[in-house]
Amino acid sequence: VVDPSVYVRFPLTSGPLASKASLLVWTTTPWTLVSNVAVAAHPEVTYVVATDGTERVVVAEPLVEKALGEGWRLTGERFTGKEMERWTYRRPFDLLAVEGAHFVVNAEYVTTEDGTGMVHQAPAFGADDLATCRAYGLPMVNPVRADGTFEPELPLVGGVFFKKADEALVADLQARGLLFRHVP
Ligand code: VAL
Repeated sequence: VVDPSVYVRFPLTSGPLASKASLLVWTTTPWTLVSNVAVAAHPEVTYVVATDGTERVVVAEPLVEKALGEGWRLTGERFTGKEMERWTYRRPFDLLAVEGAHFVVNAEYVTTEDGTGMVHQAPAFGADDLATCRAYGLPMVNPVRADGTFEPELPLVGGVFFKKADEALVADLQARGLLFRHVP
């Protein structure tokens, strides 16, 4: 099984781009998006706003072409990761109760090698994510039980083996207009 590659819109809800732009986040593990608590940006990287005429997305400057392809132009707005710290966004899935989370954090391990230069944080499923989220006092969310299935009461993925959940979750992101790009 090859991991899918998905680019997901995380609409901003505070800061100068609130209701005007989405963070673009890349992941190969859509099933971890249920457990998202933050998005990490590198404090010294410059992030730019790009538009195709219908929407605006935030991407690390060195990754604009790779992440977006053709048909996009820059609006001229630029922010460092440091300036974006604490901006809030609407999380991709509302399946779990999570308080005091869902904002941009800064992390030195974020690179501009691939993806969008912003890393979705699921502290239960990545050591770097765990260290970063702990530093911000973010909660650890883990809806996957020891047998690898999601807690049975969850909508959409309840009882499903974690890796099998990708398909339904990606379809749901698509249906809600949050899926930017999907390479199955
Ligand atoms: N941060 C990783 C990702 O973006 C995992 C560990 C959640 O897919």
